[in-house]
Order: sequence, then C-alpha cells, then structure tokens
Amino acid sequence: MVQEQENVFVIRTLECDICQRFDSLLLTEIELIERVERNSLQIGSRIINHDDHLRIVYFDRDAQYLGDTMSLNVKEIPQKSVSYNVPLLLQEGKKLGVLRKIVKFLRTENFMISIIGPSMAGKTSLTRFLETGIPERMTHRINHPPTMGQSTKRFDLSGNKITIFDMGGQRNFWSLWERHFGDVKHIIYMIDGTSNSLETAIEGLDLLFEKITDQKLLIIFNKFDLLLDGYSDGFLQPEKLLGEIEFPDELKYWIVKTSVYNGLAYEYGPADVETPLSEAIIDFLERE
Ligand SMILES: Nc1nc2c(ncn2[C@@H]2O[C@H](COP(=O)(O)OP(=O)(O)OP(=O)(O)O)[C@@H](O)[C@H]2O)c(=O)[nH]1
Ligand SMILES: [Mg+2]
Repeated sequence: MVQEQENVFVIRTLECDICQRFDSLLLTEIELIERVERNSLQIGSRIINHDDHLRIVYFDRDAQYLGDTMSLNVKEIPQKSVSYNVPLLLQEGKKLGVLRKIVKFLRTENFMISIIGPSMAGKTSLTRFLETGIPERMTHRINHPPTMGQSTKRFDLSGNKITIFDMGGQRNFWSLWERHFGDVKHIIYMIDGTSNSLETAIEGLDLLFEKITDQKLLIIFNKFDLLLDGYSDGFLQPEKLLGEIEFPDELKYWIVKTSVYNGLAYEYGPADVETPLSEAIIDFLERE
C-alpha cells in the first residue's frame, strides 16, 4: 500500500464508503511528520474533496493508512421521512385494513442511526454486517483497524434507507459521539459483553445520558458467541448494568445480547429464541 520515493510517501486508501473512489495522497516527509505531530494521538490527517462530501484520511508516522471519516451535509438527508413507491390510492390503505399492510410493505423509510460505545465492542463489524448481510464469521477478515473519528455508511436494509454513523470508541473520540445527535432518532450503544470493564461501559453511558434528548436507545451486549463457544468464562449481566446506573426517566430503551460474529440476537422477544440480527435491528427502528 505504501511506497517511499525520494522522501515522498504515497498513501493509497481503501474505497470511499460513499462514492467508491480510491485516493492516493502524496506527502513529503516533512509534511507527513508535521501533520502527525499536530495532535497528541500522533495521527495525521488530510482532507480530500469528493463531489458532494469531504473525505478525511488518517495515517500514522510510517505513512500507513489508518482509515477515514466522511463529512456529509446531514441536513440534506431526510429524517425518517416516508417516500411512497405506490399510487396515492394505496396510501389510503391506512384506512383500508388489508391495503395498509401492502403500503407498509412497499414504502421506504429513512433511518439515521448513531452507533457508539467503547472501542472493540463490534460497532464497525455490526455496520458491515447490516450493510452486507454476511456474518463476521464468514468474512474471514483479519484486519480490523479501529475507527478513527467516524465512518458513515448508507445502504438499503429490508426496503429501508439506512444511514449509520459508526463512531470511534477510543476514548479520544468520545467527544465526537454527540456530533449527530441532533439528526438521529436512534442510538445504538454497544458493549463487548465479554470485557471485564463494566466501569468503562457505565462511563460511556453516563456521557450519553448527559446528551441524549428524545432518541430511542438500543443497548447491545455483543460477542455472546464467545460465551456459548466456551472462549469466555463470563458475560456482563444486563441486570448488573441496570443496577449500577440511573436511566433518565423518559428514556425509551431496550437491551439485547448479540453475536455479530454469528449474525444473531439472543433472547430478543420470546426467551431462548435466536433472532436474525438484522430483524432485531429493524424491529428496534420500527418500535414506537
Ligand atoms: N467473537 C466475536 N468477535 C467480534 C464480534 N463482533 C466484533 N468482533 C471482533 O471484535 C473486534 C473489534 O471489532 P470492531 O467492529 O472493529 O470494533 P469497534 O467497536 O468498531 O471498535 P472501534 O472502532 O475502535 O470503536 C474485531 O476483531 C471483530 O472481529 C462478535 O460478535 N463476536
Ligand atoms: Mg469501529
């Protein structure tokens, strides 16, 4: 990916999430070091103009491409607006019983979701799974770079138009989590259920509760497969979390155990039933 020529570094990126473009950055050694040293993380960045958005590319001191952030004008994406692909007559189906179901089947809704939570919880893996429908265990991906800042994805899911703001979970990025709260109606807070750090999970939730307004919240305890397959001795108990933290009175929230690895949600709805993970997420989006 990276080659050095007379103190000029070429950084080639993966494809842009939005317009599938590939980019190459040319940086002199001086410029590279200057950009990396601008912040305490020792991560350099450079903005590239794409047609209707900006791409911010991140790299390290060795000119290694780390990832990128898309900057969209989110105001242009309608929030949960309903666009009908059916004649007006069928929209009247709301009053007409059977036709109502047809309308629901044919209409397209737009949902914007922020996925936040501590690092390594599986936020990017969940985003990829929802986009591709391929469970993590079947992708054989070995490279999981942490999300630098945020990554934006737009795709269709069961006839709905989805925009996901997949936020970086490393502590230095927590201050960015609220960036899209003015635009989203749904927040997913994701925790690695096999991690011992209930404190970190609670700290992140405390921060969220300071900023959340009227959004609906889904708290995901991920990596349940590690417990089922015997790789983990324990799994954080949602009840324990509930006992340790005070939820805002008006907050509408749900809790679910998942395995993005297997593409499943556990005990969501009737106890002991495994639900396809994308169905559980759609169900959350459609809950009143
Ligand atoms: N066993 C198991 N591993 C998972 C699961 N989901 C994600 N992982 C792994 O967890 C690691 C971190 O996944 P990411 O999706 O990159 O985590 P993230 O929350 O986006 O992390 P940041 O971007 O740093 O905030 C990767 O090695 C994934 O393969 C799961 O359900 N089960
Ligand atoms: Mg990530």
